[in-house]
Amino acid sequence: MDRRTAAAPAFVDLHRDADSFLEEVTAGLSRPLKELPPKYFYDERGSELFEAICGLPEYYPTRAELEIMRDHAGEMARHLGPACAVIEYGSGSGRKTRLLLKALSPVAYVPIDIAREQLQVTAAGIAAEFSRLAVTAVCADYSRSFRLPQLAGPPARRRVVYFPGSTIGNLSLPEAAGFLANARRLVGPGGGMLVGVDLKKDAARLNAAYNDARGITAAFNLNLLARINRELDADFDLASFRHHAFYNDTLSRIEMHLVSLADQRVRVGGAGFGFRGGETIHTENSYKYSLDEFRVLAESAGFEPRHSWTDGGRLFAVHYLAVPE
Ligand code: AVI
Repeated sequence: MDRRTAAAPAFVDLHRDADSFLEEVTAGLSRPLKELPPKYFYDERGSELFEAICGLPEYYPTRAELEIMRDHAGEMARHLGPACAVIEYGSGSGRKTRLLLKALSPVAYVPIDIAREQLQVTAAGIAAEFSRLAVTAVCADYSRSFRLPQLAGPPARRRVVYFPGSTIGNLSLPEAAGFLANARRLVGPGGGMLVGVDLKKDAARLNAAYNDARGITAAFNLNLLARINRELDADFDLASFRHHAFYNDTLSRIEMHLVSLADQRVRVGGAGFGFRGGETIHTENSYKYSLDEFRVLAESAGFEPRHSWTDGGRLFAVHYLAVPE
């Protein structure tokens, strides 16, 4: 740890809270095949449950990606070079980020997240630990296109987006391509991206990772209904829905659903929605990519894939993508 006094992180708020939660839930439950957006999993309880998922014996991605960062962060730093600005999409518990920042010694760190409190805590923690680093926390929805504010600290030679955790797998293919193209525009010519992506593997291992024996993933999935009850004046009976997750081999994705256990009617913010017994709400997709499939996707968004690292079990990959000068 650097012993100089840390500067407080700069904070820039670009996010406008909208009534979009109710609108998106109403729209999703009105479709012939009901669905809810997975970004709403992460209220306080949902974030706690997700942290618990990351430590589960069945949920290999977090451990595999940490192994990659422990073993290869030095090599990643050599690819990226000195005086980078690291722009992180999301602000999780930060263990992988710390490994990258230690190896890279960037001039600036810019965590971007829609969850204000979590973002402020993460940014303050990093600023305290890396006191030479200029930290600018930006509250924004990184799934949309936005412009970076003026950053604190000395000018950077290269902007690099860091997007760990295979969160890109929660987007459809066209969404992921659009998302990568936005990231490419944000970092500009000469910039880069380090992105964590879950690899294809046998279905048994994938199914176990999303159907853990302790039922934490089930609780995470059902918490979405609890959140809707609390925040949108709804009356979902949680005991009348069950978690269902399976690997869809044709589409190379885990699908998570909530299955209605009976014919029932649910009220959400003044509107009513009917469910038949066995009908599902599709809550999440988690796409799995081979190394080559992901490289092709990155190329379609204007990146040059430069290097990929995997863990010893070849469960997970971190790709370094560059934008031509
Ligand atoms: C955040 N995301 C990458 C996780 C995943 O594996 O798709 C979310 C998750 N859903 C169930 N378990 C974990």
